[in-house]
Amino acid sequence: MNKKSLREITDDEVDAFEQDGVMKLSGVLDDDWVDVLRDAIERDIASPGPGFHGYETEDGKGRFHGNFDVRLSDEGFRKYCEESPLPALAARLMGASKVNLFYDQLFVKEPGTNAPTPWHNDQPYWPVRGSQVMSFWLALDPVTLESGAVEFVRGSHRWDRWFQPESFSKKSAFQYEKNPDYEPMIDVEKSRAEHDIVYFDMAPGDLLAFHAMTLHGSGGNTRSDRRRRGFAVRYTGDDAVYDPRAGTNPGVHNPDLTAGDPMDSAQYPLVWHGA
Ligand SMILES: O=C(O)CCC(=O)C(=O)O
Repeated sequence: MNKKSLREITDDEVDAFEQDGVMKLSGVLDDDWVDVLRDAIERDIASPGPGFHGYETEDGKGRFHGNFDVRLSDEGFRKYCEESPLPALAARLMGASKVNLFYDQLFVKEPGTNAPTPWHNDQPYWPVRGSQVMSFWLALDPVTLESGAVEFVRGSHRWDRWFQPESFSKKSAFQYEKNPDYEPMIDVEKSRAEHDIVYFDMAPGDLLAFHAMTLHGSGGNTRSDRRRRGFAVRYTGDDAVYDPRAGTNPGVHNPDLTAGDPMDSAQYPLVWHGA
């Protein structure tokens, strides 16, 4: 498995990431990573770790397996988060001289799973302040709109609009605390024509790189013959500090840090720094 990207990221790609807040990156990981993660996903589904939060589907059919921090219970996931090309790629795209691993998250929509991921931006959910905050979402299957490709509102990371977090599942008992500085989520589905919405057909091993303020969501997996396995890893850069404000997800809080602290900690380890 490669530790160094199979190719250099060009300045044009860095500029596109900065402008659009999302991009597809192909040709940076070797195929072994896909095999390692597919195996790890099967282990997690068979015996989910403590972060497991299967989401309800709208019609009760199919299965949407979600899990947090799976790297803590499986060496395959851990290696990918810490020792793959991802930390250095995050540094390159964010222009960071150091990178902390924030957390990881698994999203598996089995064939025929009518469970959309509602539109949202991530950073309002996260106890992190700063502009160098991003995710990589890895496709472990061919992904198209029909199988639940993640869609993005291009450029929305530059709106500086903080939308109130809501639970992904309508049936969830958990309610996010209201933050008076946040605004209610806009109805992107009803106003699609007003937005520059993009998605990417993906092959296994392709990555989406997206900023934590970029609006995104996905449909269900309407394919009957294909899974949609996605694995997301979140990273922060130099300007990120801990900020457990109201409305953030307690599941990713860090009891060792206080507001304003740099991210460096056992829970958010430093995974890359400049030479
Ligand atoms: O995989 C999905 O449907 C959603 C992914 C997502 O929201 C994320 O990675 O932040």
